[in-house]
Amino acid sequence: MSRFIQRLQALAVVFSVICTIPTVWANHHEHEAQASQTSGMIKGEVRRIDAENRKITIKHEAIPDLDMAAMTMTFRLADTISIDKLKPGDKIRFSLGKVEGKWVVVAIETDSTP
Ligand SMILES: [Cu+2]
Repeated sequence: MSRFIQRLQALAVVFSVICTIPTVWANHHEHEAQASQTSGMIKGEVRRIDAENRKITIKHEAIPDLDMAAMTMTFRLADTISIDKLKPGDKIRFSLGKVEGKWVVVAIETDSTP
């Protein structure tokens, strides 16, 4: 009888694993599909502005949404973003959105907190 119960338990484990795998897989893909915009504002500092080509180089903190460590990199600016008042050295907060498969700056504001 106990052997029968052991087999039942083993079956239950096998079934729970089989049932869990597709769920995890589905959630993972759903997450990737939905990640078209970063959550919250990312802190950074303006390093360089290329107004002609609408690009900005930012020294940014880690971006968990993108699995990205802190680094300095160049982003393209969304058409809606105005950078007239920005200059190198400015502390900023920004967010990124996916436009045509690439991450671009979709929001930017100067950070008044030191
Ligand atoms: Cu980066």
